[in-house]
Amino acid sequence: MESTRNRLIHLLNENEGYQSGQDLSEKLSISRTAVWKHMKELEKDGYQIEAVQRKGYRIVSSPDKISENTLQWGLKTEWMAKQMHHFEEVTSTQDVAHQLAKQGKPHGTVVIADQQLKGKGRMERPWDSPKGKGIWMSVLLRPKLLPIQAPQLTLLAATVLAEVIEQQTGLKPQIKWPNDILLEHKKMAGILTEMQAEQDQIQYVVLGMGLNVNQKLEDIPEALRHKATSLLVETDEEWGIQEMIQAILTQFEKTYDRFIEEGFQHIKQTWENYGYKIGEEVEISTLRKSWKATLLGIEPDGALRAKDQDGKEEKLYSAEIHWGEGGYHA
Ligand code: BT5
Repeated sequence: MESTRNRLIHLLNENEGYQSGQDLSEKLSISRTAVWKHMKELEKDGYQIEAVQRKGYRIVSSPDKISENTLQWGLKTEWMAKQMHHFEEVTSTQDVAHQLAKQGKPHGTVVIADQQLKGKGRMERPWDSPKGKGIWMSVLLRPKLLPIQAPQLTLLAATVLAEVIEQQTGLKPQIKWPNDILLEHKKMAGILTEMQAEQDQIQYVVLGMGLNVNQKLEDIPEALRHKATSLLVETDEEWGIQEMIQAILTQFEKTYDRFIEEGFQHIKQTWENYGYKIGEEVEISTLRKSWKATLLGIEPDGALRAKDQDGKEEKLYSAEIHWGEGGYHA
C-alpha cells in the first residue's frame, strides 16, 4: 500500500496549481488537520510549500537532500518505485533488497542509499560508493521469466542507463558486454544482477545499478582513476541526483514493460547502438581460459557473439572482456 505521504505528494504533483485542504482531506480520507501535519513533515524533509488561504497548498520546490518523499515527487510510474526505501548508509543496497524480497515486498521495490560501506560488484569485487556522489540503487523484480533469461535483464538495465545518460547529459556512453557503461574507455556505471530461482522459475531478481555522478577526479580512489570516471569528470558539471534517479526509474519501467510484452528484440537494437568494441579485437576470458577474439555483437537472446583467431564463431553467456595495454581488468 502506498503511504498517505506518498499519495499526498502524488496528488500535489498531479495538479500543478493549488490543491485545497478540503480536496486533499477527501481524497486521502484524512482530516484537514492531518493534511496540515503532513505538510509540516514535508517541510522538515526540505520541501518548500506554499499555503494560500482559500486556494490551498502547492509544492514550490523539492529539497536537495534525498529522501523517499523527494524521490517520489514528480515520479510518474505505474509500478516502479511505488515502494522506495532510502538509507543514508547501508552495507550494500543489494543485501537490503534481498531481505525485502524475502519479506515479500512487491515487484518494483527500490532500495537506494547515499553511501554504501560494502558496495559490491560481480564475484564479490568491491564497488566504490562514496557518500552523495552517485546513484547506488537496487531494484527488486519478480519477472515471469525463465532463469536462463535473467542475464537479459542486465543488458536491459545497461541500455536504460546508457539512454538516460545520453538524454540527460548529451554524452555518448558505450556498453561493454555484459554490465559496464563506459565513457572514453573508462567505467562510469556498473550493473549487478542477482537472482533467486527454483528449477524453472525465477523467484525474484535484485538488479543493482551503480552510477558515478558527482565524483571529482580526486574523489575517485587512486587505484581506479585510470579506469573509472563520473558524469562530473566528463562534463565539468554537477548533476541532480534525484532527477537522474527519476529518469532511470521511468525509463526502466518503460523498457521493462516493452521487454515483457515484445521480447528482447528492441533491447538488442538499442544495445547495438551503444555496443563497445564491436568489430574490434579484444581479449576474452572465462574462468577456464583466455583468448583473443573479435567481438561480433549480441545474439537475439543477449549472448555475446565473438570470432576467435581461427575464424570460429562462439556464443558466450558469461565472460570478461579486456583490451589495450595489458588489458582492462575489472
Ligand atoms: C560491477 O561489477 O560493475 C557491478 C557494480 C554494481 C554496483 C551497484 S551499486 C548498487 C548495488 N549495490 C551494490 O552493492 N552493488 C550494486 P564488476 O563488473 O565486477 O566491476 C567491479 C570493478 O569495477 C571493481 O573491481 C573495480 O575495478 C571497478 N570499480 C569499483 N568501483 C567503481 C566505481 N565506483 N566506478 C567505476 N569502477 C569501479
